[in-house]
Amino acid sequence: MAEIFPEIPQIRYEGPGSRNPLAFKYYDPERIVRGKRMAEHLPFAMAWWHSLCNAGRDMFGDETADKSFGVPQKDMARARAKVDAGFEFMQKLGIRYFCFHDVDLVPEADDINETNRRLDEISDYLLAKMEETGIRCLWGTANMFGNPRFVNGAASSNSADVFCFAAAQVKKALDLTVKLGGGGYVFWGGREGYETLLNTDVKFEQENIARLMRMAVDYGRGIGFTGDFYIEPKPKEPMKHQYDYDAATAIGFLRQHGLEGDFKLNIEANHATLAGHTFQHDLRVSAANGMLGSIDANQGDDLLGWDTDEFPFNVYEATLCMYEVLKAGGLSGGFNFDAKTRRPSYTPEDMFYAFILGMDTFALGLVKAAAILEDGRIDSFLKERYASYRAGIGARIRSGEATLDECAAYAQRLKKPELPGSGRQEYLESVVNSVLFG
Ligand code: XLS
Ligand code: CA
Ligand code: CA
Repeated sequence: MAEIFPEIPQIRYEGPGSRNPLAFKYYDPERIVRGKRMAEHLPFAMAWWHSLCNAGRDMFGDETADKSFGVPQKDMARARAKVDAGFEFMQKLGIRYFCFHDVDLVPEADDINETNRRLDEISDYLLAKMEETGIRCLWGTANMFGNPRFVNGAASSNSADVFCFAAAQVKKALDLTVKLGGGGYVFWGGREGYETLLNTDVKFEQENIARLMRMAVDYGRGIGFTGDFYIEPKPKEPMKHQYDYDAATAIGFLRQHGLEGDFKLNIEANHATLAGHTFQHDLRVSAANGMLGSIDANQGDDLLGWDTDEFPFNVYEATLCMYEVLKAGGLSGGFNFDAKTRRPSYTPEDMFYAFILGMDTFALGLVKAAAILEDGRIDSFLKERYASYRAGIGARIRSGEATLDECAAYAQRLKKPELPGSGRQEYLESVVNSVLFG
């Protein structure tokens, strides 16, 4: 088969001194970091939608990139060309996973039966490519936000017919995920939210979202899906308010509806920042609750209040992300580049440069996070900060033995506590800088 990117060679590691734009400077898959190969620490995935479908259209202008891959019409021949392009792309970058929405794979037909037939056809083609290359599916999902029927949401729609269409898409996307051996299944609540409370029954809508998730778990487990279901929190966009606002909200929702045993979270950097948090914050909250599953690796723009899905270049942020991941003992999922090149970067080379940037950024983040752990100053400071809970009244509070009376009596004997000790934020930030920059 003729190559789709003939001018692009296999991308290899050449080291930090390299000036070759088509080489990795930091991502060295074989390098051992904390006892594990870099490639194992960083299971990178290509997002089908941004990489193979998105051609740069925005609210003000048309497509700038050519994502036709030699097939002008948007038909099944194009769908197969996307598979060919995607696999060549992943192989050239050494990416071992991909993520997909149902309708990224094929053009959606007017009749869901025909869409499903097309999905069967393309997934046979995909499966053959996967067997040939060893590339695997990280997670699958259903697009329940693009089609006009989802204008009022999917599971949270006011229409029971629309709820059933959402259910049908989830069922088919789960079938595909299992067929392709996917490790996870994502629910991103694209339009599961509201524009105005004047027309919205929030309680009922949230219950219906949980009902669809429960149906999906029951069905998925029944067809042999043993992986994790994920909620991907996002506070807004496209809806004014989305129910899965952030990690803490999604965790509370899962627990409220008894779904926490089957679900974890897929944390996207740009969604955490839209929620007014740092990326690290949502990772920490997920990990603290045993629910850190997978990551959508991208970044937003501090100056823009919307979801820009940029390829990550911020090493500081990637370091703090990898610090959380290492402390959590790794991910059960992976690092999906839910990211797109900027509209003016419209050539195939730009796509390769973008992935090289993202992969190098996380490789550097991994190395620097490991160095922070080995340095030890931050962790030992953190441990010492809570030392008062290791003995005496602190130990009794911690074990749950202390009563309110006992704590109050202790305070009365003390008369006045000392200040609790400096937070030393500036010192700790300088430790991070010294590890990052030597
Ligand atoms: C959009 C979301 C979406 C999910 C999958 O903002 O990030 O791409 O990852 O539906
Ligand atoms: Ca996003
Ligand atoms: Ca995402």
